[in-house]
Amino acid sequence: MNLRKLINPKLIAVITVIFTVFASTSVFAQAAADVTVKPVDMDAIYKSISYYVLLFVLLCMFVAIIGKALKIYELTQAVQDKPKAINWNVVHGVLFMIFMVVGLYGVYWEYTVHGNMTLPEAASIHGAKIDNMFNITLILTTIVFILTHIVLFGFAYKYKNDGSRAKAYFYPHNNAIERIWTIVPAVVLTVLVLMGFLTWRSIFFKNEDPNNKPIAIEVISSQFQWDIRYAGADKLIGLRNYKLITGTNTTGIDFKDKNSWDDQRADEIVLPVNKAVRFTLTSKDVIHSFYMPHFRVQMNTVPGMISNFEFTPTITTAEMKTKTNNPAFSYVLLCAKICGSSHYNMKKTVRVVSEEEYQEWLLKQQPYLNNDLRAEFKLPLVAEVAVSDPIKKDSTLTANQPALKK
Ligand SMILES: [Cu+2]
Repeated sequence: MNLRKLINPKLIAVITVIFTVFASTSVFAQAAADVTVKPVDMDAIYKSISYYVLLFVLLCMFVAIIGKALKIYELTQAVQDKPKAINWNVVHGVLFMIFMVVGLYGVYWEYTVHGNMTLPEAASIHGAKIDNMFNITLILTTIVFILTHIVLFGFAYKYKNDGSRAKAYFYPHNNAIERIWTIVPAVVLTVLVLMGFLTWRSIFFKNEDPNNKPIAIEVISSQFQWDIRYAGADKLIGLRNYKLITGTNTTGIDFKDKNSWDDQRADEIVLPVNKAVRFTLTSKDVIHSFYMPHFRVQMNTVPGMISNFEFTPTITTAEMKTKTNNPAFSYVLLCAKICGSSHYNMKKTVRVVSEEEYQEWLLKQQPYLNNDLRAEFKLPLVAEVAVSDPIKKDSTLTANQPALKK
């Protein structure tokens, strides 16, 4: 066999590519081993950054070497007066198609894999409406996304210059198409915006029924905790004033206001199912954000400003445990503002229970107004009772009777 025939430019190109792949892989493997084995005096973050930078540089070099090898191959073809072996327009057209198929599969994967990691069904009346809106928007944008991308990549493939046409077709204007792609999105967006506006209004503007007042709870944020105050029997939260904040009166409740006398302190948020609850939100120091994802509730708490959020929970914690098939499930209150170094600590359990369980829990909560505060506000003192004894504690409520006679 003629050796000259055997060692042709094609073979050289193939050998170069194989050698490059082998060399790059071994260099890469060595570099990776160096990063993991050698103790480097740098943070893990820097390590991972340099690792990926190195990986990127190697990848670029790999692509550049393949490019050069192909270029040499093409030049040798030209020198030998042979026809062009690679039509790059066809290669690009095919790459566009591959990119589209892989990309659309990626979208499918994202929807199914990460889609399953999203929040469970909304546990409030308004939450269902918000989810509905999100779903409609997601369905519409997904349809538009898929269609436009099929057209985009499909055109790049179909109309690639494969040598069959000498000149591209010039198509500057079409009024009918312009009308369609202006009017259809305008109508769809108007419907979506109106839907959002009406939903927002139904959440924030409610007609108060004086005979069926929502449960009133005040939540005050501070670095890094939530102070929770239930309104007590009168369903009215007493006034607050930041000037009254002291070591004993940490949130500055104004006990000259009789509405404050029966207000109760709570460590967790417990809500009865299917009963409207109105949160009064404010902050002591910086802006925090009152965020209860399972109820689709989020509102900033701003120092010097009072905001309200009223909603009705519809699923108890026990029911949600069954629905999510997760015995450890619990609703949470989080802070959704990066408010400082211990921001991550601002988590509280929220429990949604039956009406009876709620009343039972409420009886066990202590009133804010203790004897220290009574002394501070020059109110008559009452006999102190152990917290742990519910029967005696009930008598504390009786002792608080002057507070209820407003
Ligand atoms: Cu916070």
